Amino acid sequence: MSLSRGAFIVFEGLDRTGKTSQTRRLYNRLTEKGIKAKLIHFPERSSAIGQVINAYLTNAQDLPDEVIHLMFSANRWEHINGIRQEMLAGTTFICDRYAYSGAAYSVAKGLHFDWCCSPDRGLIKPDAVIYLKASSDEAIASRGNYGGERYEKLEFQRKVGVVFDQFCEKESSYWHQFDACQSEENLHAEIAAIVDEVLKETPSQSLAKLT
Ligand code: FDM
Repeated sequence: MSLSRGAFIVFEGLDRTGKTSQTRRLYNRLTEKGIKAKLIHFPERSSAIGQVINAYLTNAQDLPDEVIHLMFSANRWEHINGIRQEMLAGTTFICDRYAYSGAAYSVAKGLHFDWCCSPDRGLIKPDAVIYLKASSDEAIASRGNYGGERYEKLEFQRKVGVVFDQFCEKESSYWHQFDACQSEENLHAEIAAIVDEVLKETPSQSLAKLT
């Protein structure tokens, strides 16, 4: 008898919209229910590629926009086979940022949308994208530690947000938008309700690829 596969749940949104707290809450909820789950976060900064990305984000190193874009994608590719294997063996992955961040941040810098999407084609397609959208970006910018890394500037974040909104509209069959400015508790409850529905469907669906 074949094991039913785990799901791939991606969280996307601008910096400081609460993705990290919400991914943790969801992880705790699933594991408490006895669902085998793992949390991952891109960029995954511990690999050799991840360390270059970290140096870039903390302004210790400069790289051409195209080069850092390809490194973010390579960072996903270096982990994807391991993720696929574990998913097929039944683990659900909760992923903090994915290929949509890859495209959104680079398009906001002026790179071409199709060019940006192309290196990620063939990666696992998420079963659901949980999009945390701030109704007030000033409220988000006032959250602690904002501005520490390269991209944490309000003007730039607004451009990134436009690209996320476009994805959300175009990929509406599996993107779910939530108001990031509500209480952590409410937000978690809303996300949990959607994820419960998604988890009912995924075991019977085969894994798809990003196109
Ligand atoms: N980021 C993240 C990108 O520009 N491209 C990508 O492919 C990914 C995954 O890296 F500003 C940006 C988004 C963010 C920064 O992300 C670091 P975290 O979530 O703060 O670590």
